[in-house]
Amino acid sequence: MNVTTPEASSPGAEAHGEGLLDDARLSATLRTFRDSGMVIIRNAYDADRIATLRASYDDLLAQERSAPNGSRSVQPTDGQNHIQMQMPLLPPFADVDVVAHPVVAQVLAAVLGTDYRCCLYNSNTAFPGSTHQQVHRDAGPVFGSGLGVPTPTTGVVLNIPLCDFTEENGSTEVWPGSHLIVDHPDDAGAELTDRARALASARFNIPVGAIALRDLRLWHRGTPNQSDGARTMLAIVYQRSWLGWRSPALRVPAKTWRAWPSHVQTVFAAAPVDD
Ligand SMILES: O=C(O)CCC(=O)C(=O)O
Repeated sequence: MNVTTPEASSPGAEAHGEGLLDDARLSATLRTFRDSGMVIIRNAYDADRIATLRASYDDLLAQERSAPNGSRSVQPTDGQNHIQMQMPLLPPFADVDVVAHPVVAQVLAAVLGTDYRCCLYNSNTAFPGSTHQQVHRDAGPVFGSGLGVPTPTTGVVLNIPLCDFTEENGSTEVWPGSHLIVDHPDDAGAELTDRARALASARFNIPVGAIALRDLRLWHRGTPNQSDGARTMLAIVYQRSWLGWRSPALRVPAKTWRAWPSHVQTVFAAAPVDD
């Protein structure tokens, strides 16, 4: 089966500007998310907005990489020439339309319950020459394999691409439906990269302005960037409030906290506020 377009796994939704999804679109979006484990929302941002984020991201990454004692926020992943960077809750990364986009908030409330919390603010950059990552899940089933059946979604990552995502520059590869796989005891110890060879995958090749929401259990990996530019996305993780985990790096500067409206403060209620 050849499933290489995002539409194949995520025929999904369209968001325009600040408008909310109407009932029919919200329901189609949620169905796609439940069925495939992810959904693409197009036109969530305009190109100028993404260009601003990209310029700030590139500056920050350059600063971090040239820090005299090395950067604590930038780490290599298992792919070569591929890194993750923990993001600071500062403008423009902490702007309300980034951390609490109204359409994303609409979908998250329906998937995770209205009291969901942000627990991690990360990003991924595949530099030219990057290689495949191992196929992985960002989180396993909440009850391990003991329960034997999948649970509803408990965690979601929002990916905001800061450039067009293409076959050439290493768009993320996903295994639609794999969020519902509960490992059989016979598979304990089997690598997902080996298991995934037998299953159909899709790449999310999406233009600037589109975003992806993905169940943390969905099998996925970064792929080789054969272009001459860095392929970058923000990755903001939200979870059900009762899970209680948060990245120690997620801290809110007081200035950011004061600038946020109360509904955004609620989303970040699990993170300490720094003076
Ligand atoms: O960069 C990508 O396309 C995927 C990154 C990723 O899945 C990870 O590092 O956990």
